[in-house]
Amino acid sequence: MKRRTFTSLVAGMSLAAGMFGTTAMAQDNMRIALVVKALGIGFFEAAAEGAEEAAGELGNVEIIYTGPTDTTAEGQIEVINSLIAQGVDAIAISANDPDALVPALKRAMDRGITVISWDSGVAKGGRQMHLNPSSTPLIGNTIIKLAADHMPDGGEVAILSASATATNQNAWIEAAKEVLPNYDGVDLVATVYGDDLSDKSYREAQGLMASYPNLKAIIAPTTVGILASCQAVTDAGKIGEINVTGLGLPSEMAGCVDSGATKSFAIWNPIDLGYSATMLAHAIANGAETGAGAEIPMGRMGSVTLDDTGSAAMADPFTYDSSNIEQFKSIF
Ligand code: RAM
Repeated sequence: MKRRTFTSLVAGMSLAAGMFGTTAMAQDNMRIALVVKALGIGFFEAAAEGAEEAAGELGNVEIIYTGPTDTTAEGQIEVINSLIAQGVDAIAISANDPDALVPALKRAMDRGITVISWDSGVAKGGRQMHLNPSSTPLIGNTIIKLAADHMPDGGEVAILSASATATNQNAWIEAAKEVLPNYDGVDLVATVYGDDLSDKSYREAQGLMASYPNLKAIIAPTTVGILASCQAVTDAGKIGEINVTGLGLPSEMAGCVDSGATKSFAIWNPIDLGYSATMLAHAIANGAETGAGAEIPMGRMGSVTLDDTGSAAMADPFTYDSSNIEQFKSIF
């Protein structure tokens, strides 16, 4: 509304129209902010590529790729407040905390901004919908199975996660713990947090190796954590002894698969995820319903139907190993 008023105000004034024409046109774009857990993470940069692809298809959509410098809720609240001040049309956020962002996001919605979460969710009251990358129980089972498949005699495994408040990793870890009894002899000895920072994740992986000399696998359900763990295991000379697995990007993990530090890992397509989130934010900002059972289109990815928590899932994870890593490492 604000934008239209501005446009019509300048429309009748030829001088002003000449001076502000470009601004008025730019303001007619729909501005969608893709807010990530933190800047500098390859997974989110790939998602941004998908967001730009969606914007290109839709036309008149501007993507504002933004996030804090570290994976904290406080940092994201500052980002959200600044986006409210800028009057963006939509915020699509991967949350560092399910609850802490709710008041700021409610303020955004009160001002007419469309809010969705994707990747890592916000509690129901703080967003209009949430897009999971895949089914949470499926991801939970996948990360344990990836480790168990290479442990015929069972043994100790540890989880190296992202931040302790990350909605997505916490849900996957909970789902993994539920199916753990199905994997005979696989013993989860610790869960530690590297905050999606390479150096902290590396030190946490070193700590695990020091505390658990019989460790057989590190399971990192984070692209930052799995790469840092692979480096720590490699530097400790423990390739062949400890298998590093979890969720990673083929482009970042190719060396780890080549060296044998990682036998296999999984992920969904992050480009598709950013594309889908953008399509959904755009559809909702244009009036698409978001109640339980609502079906919302997302371009070349088809559509999703919301469940009674206002959530939906995109696609299944895919497993990468030495047989296919070459094919995918240049894509994401
Ligand atoms: C990291 C982030 C992201 C997660 C992936 C698997 O990039 O924690 O939220 O989905 O890993």
